[in-house]
Amino acid sequence: METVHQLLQQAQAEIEQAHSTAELQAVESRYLGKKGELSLLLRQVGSLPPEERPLFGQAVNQARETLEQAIAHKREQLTQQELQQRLEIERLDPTLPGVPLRPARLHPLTLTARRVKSALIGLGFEFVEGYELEQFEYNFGALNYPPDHPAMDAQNSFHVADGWLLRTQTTSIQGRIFEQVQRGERSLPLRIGIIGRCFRYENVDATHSHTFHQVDAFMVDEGVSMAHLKGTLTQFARIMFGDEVRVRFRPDFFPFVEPGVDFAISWKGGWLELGGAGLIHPNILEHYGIDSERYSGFAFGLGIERIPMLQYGVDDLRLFLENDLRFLALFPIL
Ligand code: FA5
Repeated sequence: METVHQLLQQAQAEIEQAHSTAELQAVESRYLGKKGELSLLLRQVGSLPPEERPLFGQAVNQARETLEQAIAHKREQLTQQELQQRLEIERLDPTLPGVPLRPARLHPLTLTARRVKSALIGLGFEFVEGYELEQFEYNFGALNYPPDHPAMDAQNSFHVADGWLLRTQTTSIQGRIFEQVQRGERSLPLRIGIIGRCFRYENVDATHSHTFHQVDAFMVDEGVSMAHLKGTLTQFARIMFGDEVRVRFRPDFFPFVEPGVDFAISWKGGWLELGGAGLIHPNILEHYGIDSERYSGFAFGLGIERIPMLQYGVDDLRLFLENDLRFLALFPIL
């Protein structure tokens, strides 16, 4: 009996001194666990004289209950205490500086496309939307490409379905616009601009990608000549590259213009080719019922990627399409 009493006192003292729920847990298993002190005591019952056994058993059970209550009480206290401590440690401090937000910026191609567009709008062109998934007919047929003509091979295409491809040039808008004229939905004169993605089945290298951007502009009116084309392109180039810039034409072939030229701008002592241009082929005008004796037009088209490559000295076009933030972050936020 004496041992039960001693054990009880010792256990109560340890419960009282436990500083954490973990320590309390340890005390609990030491005394109340399967192999704990009380269980060991209970096993001694057999060695006692029979008359003492019931009393001893009672005393041990009594002690167990007392300890269970004391532990439950202490656990409640310690849990509260620990919760308070955690709340204290994890307290939100609204006066700490926040995590800086990275300012959003526009992609350099978007910035360039916007500048190109606003320059041409300033020169009187109306911008329209075209289709990235285009009919073969508009991409080539309507543009005076004879069937199976090798000129089409110069723009190897992603054919998506019979008669459908990913447009290889924004010039593909011309047929659609001329149809609108034919249907009486538009009238001459016209000054149309279009900007957007083009796709070619192409070996990708530093200056060619399967996906790139073009801008096309064309004008149809009475008496439009190469002089208007050169004047417009020169003005456009000045807005984009500065007042000193000059424009050079060299003969080139595109089925939809006659005469056809490629045009270059003066750049750092040399000439840099930007795109193609020319007077809209009379066959196209006539095809859509526009009298080519009375009306004529010019058209030009160029790649957008080329412009920021020149302006920022980037020598690999692919960088613009990879979306690597380390590259994009080099451009000004506008
Ligand atoms: C054309 O696409 C003609 N539609 C341009 C045109 C319009 C001529 C109106 C006459 C009248 P070309 O295939 O040369 O032409 O492409 C024009 C420009 O697009 C090129 O100078 C180049 O800057 C850009 N370009 C063409 N292919 C790629 C490519 N794979 N990757 C990047 N840019 C390209």
